[in-house]
Amino acid sequence: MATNLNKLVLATMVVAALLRGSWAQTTHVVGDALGWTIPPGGAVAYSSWASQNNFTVGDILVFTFSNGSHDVAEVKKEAFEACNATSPISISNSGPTNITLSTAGEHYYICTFPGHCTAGQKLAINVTATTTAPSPPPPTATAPTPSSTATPPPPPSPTGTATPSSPPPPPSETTTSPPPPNSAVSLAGAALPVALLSIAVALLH
Ligand SMILES: *[C@@H]1O[C@H](CO)[C@@H](O)[C@H](O)[C@H]1NC(C)=O
Ligand SMILES: *[C@@H]1O[C@H](CO)[C@@H](O)[C@H](O)[C@H]1NC(C)=O
Ligand SMILES: *[C@@H]1O[C@H](CO)[C@@H](O)[C@H](O)[C@H]1NC(C)=O
Ligand SMILES: *[C@@H]1O[C@H](CO)[C@@H](O)[C@H](O)[C@H]1NC(C)=O
Ligand SMILES: *[C@@H]1O[C@H](CO)[C@@H](O)[C@H](O)[C@H]1NC(C)=O
Ligand SMILES: [Cu+2]
Repeated sequence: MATNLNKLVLATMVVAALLRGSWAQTTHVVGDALGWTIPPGGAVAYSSWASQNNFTVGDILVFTFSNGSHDVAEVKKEAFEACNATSPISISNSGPTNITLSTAGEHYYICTFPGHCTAGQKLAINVTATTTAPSPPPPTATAPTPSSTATPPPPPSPTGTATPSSPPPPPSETTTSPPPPNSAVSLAGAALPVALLSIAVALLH
C-alpha cells in the first residue's frame, strides 16, 4: 500500500515536472541563425531574441562565433550598459563558447572587440531559478487518496514504545505535528490528466 502510494506521488511529481518543462536543460543558441556577431539592426536583435526565450538555471547558452572574430565576456550591469570591457567577470575567446547558467538573476554578456558592443553585440538575460516541484510529503504524512476505499497506513510511532491498545486516530485533524503547508494543496492543484498519470505509473514499473 505505502509502496503504491509512494509510486503515485513520485509519478505525480514526474508528470508535473514534465508538464512544467523543467525536466531537461535547454540549450539556447544565442541569436539563433544570426549567431554571436555585430547584429545588422543593432542591439535590438539580441534583446528581442532574449525576450523570446525563457532562461532557467541549468540551461546552456551557445555563443557561435569564429576564433579571432569575436569573443564573449560576462560583465556586470554597469559595464554592459557602458560597453566597458576593462574588468569582465569572465571571458572566452574560443568559438563556439558554451556557458551554463548556474545562477538565477540577470546576466550580461558583451563582445570586447573594439566597437562591437557599442554596435549592438551585447546580450542581457534574466535567469529564473529552477521550477520548484511539489515538495514531497514527509514519510509520516498520508498522501491524498483519490478514492475513499483505500485505508490509511497505520501511523508510525517514532518512539517505538507506544502500545497499540487503541485504534489509531484519524490522521487528518489529530496529528500533533502541523501538516506541511501546501502539501495536499499543491498535489491536488497538480490536477493531472489521468492518462498521463497512468503512463507515468506504467513507466515506473
Ligand atoms: C516562456 O514562458 C512563458 C510563460 O510561462 C510562456 O508563455 C512562453 O511560451 C515561454 N516561451 C518559450 C519559448 O518557452
Ligand atoms: C570601466 O570599468 C573600470 C573598472 O570596472 C573602471 O575603472 C573604468 O573607469 C570604467 N571606464 C569607463 C569609461 O567607465
Ligand atoms: C579556438 O580556440 C580554442 C582555444 O584556443 C581552440 O581550442 C579551438 O580549437 C579553436 N577553434 C577553432 C575552430 O580554431
Ligand atoms: C556546446 O553545446 C552544443 C549544443 O548542446 C554541443 O553540441 C557542443 O558539443 C557543446 N560544446 C562544448 C565544447 O561543450
Ligand atoms: C529578473 O527577474 C526578477 C525576478 O522575476 C525580477 O525581479 C527582475 O526585475 C528581472 N529583471 C529584469 C531586468 O527583467
Ligand atoms: Cu565581436
